[in-house]
Amino acid sequence: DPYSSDPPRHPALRVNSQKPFNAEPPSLILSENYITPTAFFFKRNHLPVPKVDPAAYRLEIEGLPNGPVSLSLDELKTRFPKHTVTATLQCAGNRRSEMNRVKQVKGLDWGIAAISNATWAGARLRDVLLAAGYVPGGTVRHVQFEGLDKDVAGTTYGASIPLRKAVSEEGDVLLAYEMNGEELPADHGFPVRAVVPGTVGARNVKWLGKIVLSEEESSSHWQQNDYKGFSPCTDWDTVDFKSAPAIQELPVQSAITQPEEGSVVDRSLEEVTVKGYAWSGGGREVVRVDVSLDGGQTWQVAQLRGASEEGQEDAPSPPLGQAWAWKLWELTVPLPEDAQELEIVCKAVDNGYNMQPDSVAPIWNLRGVLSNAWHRVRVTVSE
Ligand code: MTE
Ligand code: MO
Repeated sequence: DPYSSDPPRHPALRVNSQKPFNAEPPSLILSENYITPTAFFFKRNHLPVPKVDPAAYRLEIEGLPNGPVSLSLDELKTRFPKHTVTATLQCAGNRRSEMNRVKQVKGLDWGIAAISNATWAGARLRDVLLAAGYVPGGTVRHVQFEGLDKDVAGTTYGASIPLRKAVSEEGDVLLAYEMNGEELPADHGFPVRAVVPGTVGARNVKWLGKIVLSEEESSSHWQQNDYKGFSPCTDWDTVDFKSAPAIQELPVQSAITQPEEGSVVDRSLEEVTVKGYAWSGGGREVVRVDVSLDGGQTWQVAQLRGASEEGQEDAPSPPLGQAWAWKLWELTVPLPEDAQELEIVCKAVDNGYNMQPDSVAPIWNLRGVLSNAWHRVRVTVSE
């Protein structure tokens, strides 16, 4: 069993698939912790977790003008300044289950918690590439990442990001060896993973073994024939994966973590507190979350809680275009007097005034990715 050496996991995770291991935390955990505790951070593996000996580990870098470069873990840690970034990671398939309810899609049936927030530390990819001899101005367009995890045929996980993101001073792309102040855990890519803030989870390659600078995107299945968006009219007979770009930045997103779908709200409390998360890709900052208790007819503005409100007092508000971390939000509202049921809805707005679509059907796609419609939760009010 290639999965026999997978690490132990927290029993409270909601497991989507055991082999490979895919799991999300109970969604309440997300809004209770600005930084998601590592044990509860969602886990998305396509393959068995590789066992990597840190002493023997090498990071190979290819496609450089002066030939390949190979770095040990120690060199990565000592030759480059350690840079720390708090960034939210979201799987392209987060909230896929809502698409499945409209019409069946292919993929893991994620709820709303295939998203988590962590503080990552490592070398900046930019620093490493420049030290390795990369010079701007050539024909390189993409930076490919190869994982050390392999399928039975020996194919490794791979993905790529645009060169521009990889070498940008403001891009904050990390070769991370720490997560939440500790060594990167096995499930999250020990000993080194790419952290590409603002970019879909799939490009944040774990157990990073090789970096290739190239004119081409990664040729991997996950770059070419997966993680792309399509029209609702596209089905598996007509889909042409070449016709759509690989997902990189993700669209604006938010969801309600509390109260939970189907729960009962106590009328005698006379008010209800609604909580959730909101985030947008590409470093765009969430500037507002609107909440409705009546299915979207009337709205109120929730209170946003960024890093500084969440106990990280020294965290300045992020520079424009570098809002990598989510905002938690909450709103306490009086219960409407005669309501027996509430349809609670949330929608977020980012600093580009991008907003979430109001329903799922118009954004339905066969792979169930980019599911970011207004999130709706139905609850009953007890007498
Ligand atoms: N990297 C490797 N090597 N293998 C993988 O299966 N999964 C990707 C990405 N990096 C994956 C990978 C996907 S699809 C996601 S959403 C994120 O890792 C999940 O990261 P996490 O498990 O740390 O939450
Ligand atoms: Mo993912």
